[in-house]
Amino acid sequence: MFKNNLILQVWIVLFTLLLISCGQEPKDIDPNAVIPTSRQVEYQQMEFIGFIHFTVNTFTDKEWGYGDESPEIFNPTEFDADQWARAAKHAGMKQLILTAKHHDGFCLWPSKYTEHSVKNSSWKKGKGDVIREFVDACRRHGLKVGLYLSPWDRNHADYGTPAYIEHYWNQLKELLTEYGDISEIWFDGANGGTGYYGGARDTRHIDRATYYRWDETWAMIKKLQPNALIFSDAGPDIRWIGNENGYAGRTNWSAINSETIVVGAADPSYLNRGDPEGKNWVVPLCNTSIRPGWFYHQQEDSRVKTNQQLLDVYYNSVGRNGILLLNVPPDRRGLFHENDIQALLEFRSILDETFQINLALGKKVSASNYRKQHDKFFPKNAVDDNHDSYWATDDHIRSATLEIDLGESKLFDRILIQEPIRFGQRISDFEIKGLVNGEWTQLAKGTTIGYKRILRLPPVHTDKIQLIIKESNNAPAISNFGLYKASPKERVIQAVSLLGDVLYSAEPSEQALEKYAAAKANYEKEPNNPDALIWYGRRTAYLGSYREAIEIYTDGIEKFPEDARIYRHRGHRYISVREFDKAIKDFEHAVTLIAGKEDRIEPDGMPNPQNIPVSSLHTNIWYHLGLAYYLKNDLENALRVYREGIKASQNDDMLVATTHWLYMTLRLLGREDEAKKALQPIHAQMNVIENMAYHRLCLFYKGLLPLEKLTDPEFSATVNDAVAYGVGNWHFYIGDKEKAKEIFQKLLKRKSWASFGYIAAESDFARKFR
Ligand code: FUL
Repeated sequence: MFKNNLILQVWIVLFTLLLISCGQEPKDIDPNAVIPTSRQVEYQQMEFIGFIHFTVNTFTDKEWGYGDESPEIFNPTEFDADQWARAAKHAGMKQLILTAKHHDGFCLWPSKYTEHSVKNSSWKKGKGDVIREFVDACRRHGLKVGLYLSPWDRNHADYGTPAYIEHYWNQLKELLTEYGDISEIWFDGANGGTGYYGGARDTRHIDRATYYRWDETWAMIKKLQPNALIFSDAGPDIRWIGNENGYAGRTNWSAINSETIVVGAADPSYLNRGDPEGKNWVVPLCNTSIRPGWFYHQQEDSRVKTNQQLLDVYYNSVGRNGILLLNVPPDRRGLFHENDIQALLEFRSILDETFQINLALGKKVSASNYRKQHDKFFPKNAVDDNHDSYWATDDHIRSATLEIDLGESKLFDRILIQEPIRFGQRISDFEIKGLVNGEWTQLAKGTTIGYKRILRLPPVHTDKIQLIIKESNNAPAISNFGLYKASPKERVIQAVSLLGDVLYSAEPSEQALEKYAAAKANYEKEPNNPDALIWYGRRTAYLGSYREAIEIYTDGIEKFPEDARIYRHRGHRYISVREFDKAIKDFEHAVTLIAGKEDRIEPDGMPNPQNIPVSSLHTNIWYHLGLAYYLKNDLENALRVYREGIKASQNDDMLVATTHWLYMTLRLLGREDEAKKALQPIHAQMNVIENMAYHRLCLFYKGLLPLEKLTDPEFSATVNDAVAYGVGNWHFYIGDKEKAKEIFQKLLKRKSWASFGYIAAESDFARKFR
């Protein structure tokens, strides 16, 4: 029987090989109804491009010029467009877009149609042309050229009337006919309002839907520069991602229905995720600036995005099917500032290091199906690092699995997946599994892929990995699948502090990693058990991965929308990452969910030595909600909530903890009598097993313990922070502000930035002492 089978199999293989060798190469997979143009594909492949904001604002220190600036003030002292192009090239950018004219109306080229331009500036005695030097420099360095021409012109007398449109077209024509190939024209959405308007100094509003006659404008561009792509918030070729942080949606379809959208008035959240039913392919572009402003301001020299922040933007743009358009504004010399160049080059070198070795390259691959069993569609095409070749399934297939055998155990923490988008965007749900300790374990999951999706995950060891495509709108196809180990120079940003510092989590301990792995495996076994989800979230947070924990809880809320505990835990992590409003929303919602319900004890993530959990769901909700209000300095609400917390407290541990915050709130509100009254239930002989530090603080407030007795070498970092904050704050409300400042400053030098004492000191410091 077995032998016959073998013979039969050999025959089938031989027969197939014969067919393949005689047959012609099969045609490609059928494209979707909505596909990109070849120019759009090329555009997307650039991945990273640069933006240059430069005009009179650079010299007036403004972001939006009024339009009455004297052209004379434009006078860069060491102007060098070549320096921009060189830096861009070294940073890996493939194109630069320059603000030929921003809202102030000042033209960087000597336009025939206005006096408000470089021709009347002091720069090069009015003989210079920034656009000319810019396009020449770009071409010298192999960079494509894009131009930004603000539709809104706060200088022009005719703005708001039909005559201005003729003027605008004339300027556009100059740019499109006198400077060689232009790859992209950028139309800003900010339109209308106050301005100089030739001396009228009034307010002009336009009808976004009709005023600019966009259809005619687009047609003119395509006629003069058939290869140019047009950007506006709503396309037609390239669309805005809906925010200025450069973050694409986790789900990001390249298509939208652009025809129904008014340029300059698109819904940002729609643009952020695209539309699976979209009829127009409009490439998502993620723009952001390397500094807080779009134009150069000297006081921002110390606020240039760090290499880590740039990496984060990259993962959230290019890693989510977008193009990254990063603005680097030249300074008054007309040069990119040294700090900006340094951050750019560091970013590039770290990125190159991370993506240098694809651990999946050329490895053994198999798939649940491949199209017509032909080598043109072999699974191995997914691991050849070649975007042209691809693995695809038979036409009728909508879900499929690709399995890669790495041959030996490898460590990685980045997964890169690409679809051959020239056939459309197909996949809408996928999962990655790895064989960990003999079990297939979920490592990551996602929705859309598109041109490129990069997933960051905690480092994992495995020798076998699966890409499971669960849903696709056509036969799925993958052009690239890569596994990488991030450069040790990469760290995940968890938050930006209220003082503007970037906060990263420390390396987790082995023990924390083990517990995390166990919690995760358990959740995978029991995906419908909310307790398993909560523990998975909690263990993730104990690694310092607060962002990831928030995502886990967000998934959990979708599954278990009535479970107050998940809101409570997510709220806690929103506090950790300084998103207090979101925390308040979660806790307030949790309050409505527990109304009229019985309280329950909450298990401890980091148990006390007696291993007796002291907090309950209700008290924790009140406690953390009060804290979120307190951190926002909304003391009235904090007070209301802490009073509820006291009512709900069922043991001395919760009582001392809540009393401490209640007392501070009342003192900050200047209600000393009530503060004193709040301390009435506090005495030395209480049954406190965990919150000893809060107990001591309360005794101190009551005058029953001296200041020196508050600290204890046994206290953990978190507890020490709480004590330091309590003491600093006490100095503050008794009137010794200098001492308070000193204590807060010292506390803020510690590394424990997620402790509540630390966050409270940070919030006070930002408000009171900065
Ligand atoms: C916005 C403009 O108002 C800003 O000044 C900047 O040019 C940015 C890229 O687009 O809408």
